Amino acid sequence: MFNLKKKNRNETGKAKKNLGRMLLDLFNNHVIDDSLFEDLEDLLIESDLGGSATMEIVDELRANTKSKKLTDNDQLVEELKLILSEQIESVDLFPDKEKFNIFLVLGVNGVGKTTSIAKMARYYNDQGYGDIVLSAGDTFRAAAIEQLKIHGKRTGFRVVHQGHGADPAAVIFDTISSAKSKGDQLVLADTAGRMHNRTNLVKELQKIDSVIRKKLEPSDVYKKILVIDATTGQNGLQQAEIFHEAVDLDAIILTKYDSTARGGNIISISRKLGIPFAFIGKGEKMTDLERFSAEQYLEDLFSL
Ligand SMILES: Nc1nc2c(ncn2[C@@H]2O[C@H](COP(=O)(O)OP(=O)(O)OP(=O)(O)O)[C@@H](O)[C@H]2O)c(=O)[nH]1
Ligand SMILES: [Mg+2]
Repeated sequence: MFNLKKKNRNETGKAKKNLGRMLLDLFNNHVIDDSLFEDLEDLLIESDLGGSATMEIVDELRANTKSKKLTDNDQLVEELKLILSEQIESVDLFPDKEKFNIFLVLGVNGVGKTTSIAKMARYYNDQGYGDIVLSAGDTFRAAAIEQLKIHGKRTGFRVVHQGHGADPAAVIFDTISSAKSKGDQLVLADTAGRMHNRTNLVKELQKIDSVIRKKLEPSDVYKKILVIDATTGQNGLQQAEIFHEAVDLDAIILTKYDSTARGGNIISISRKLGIPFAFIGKGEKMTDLERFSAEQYLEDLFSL
């Protein structure tokens, strides 16, 4: 089974849970000297930031402490936040009103893909995008189509679907045809997060991707968006690597930020893969989706 999510939950949850707290403790209990920077290095490496990112961050903090003549630990924390925020990529992900848009939503099972699609439909509608269609591309799980139909009803958007077990690429192909013929602006396409194994999942996604690309005109907008569950820590990075390699991602939605004590995996995903974060999910309600802001994320991280 392809289920990276559960595998490392505990080991990564620990580092993740405490990163902000540990950083604050470190700064609170240290005078500003070489050993502070050495301990900071150890802490960031332990938090899976990776050696080169850590060196870069700590070197910059060391240099800025000197050049800006920072003498207070609170100033150092603010400076560190600033340096970290530069490491995190974000993007404003909006459909192009002049064009036909399709956003394909990907991710392992249970991360919040279907919920995020419904939230996005509502969000875009609130922002003045009216003609939105949902595509039930998760045909693997029997209840998935029903779940999207319920969301469609709730949000007031049309859902294009076929039966359980249908070819997902064909469902999305039909959705594009139907959306274009009706003059719709945006297709939000759901996908299955679980297959019999990882190779099958990757193959399936590549097939969907290739069918979509063949179907689109060069002027159409096509974005591939990965959903990551914030409670899964470093596993999110592994998931991003696998999906990015399979289909070349454009953006990430981080979900369940409300049910975790926050973590540092965003920084390593941004650093290693350079995929920008677009949205952050902060609850199960349809309104619990916000545009991702690195500054807000770091404020939350340090305010445990
Ligand atoms: N607390 C919280 N729960 C969320 C959030 N986003 C999604 N969920 C919940 O996570 C669970 C799984 O969400 P789904 O949208 O069904 O996830 P999925 O990725 O489509 O799952 P599969 O279709 O099984 O692969 C549901 O109970 C959602 O309500 C969030 O931002 N915060
Ligand atoms: Mg789903």
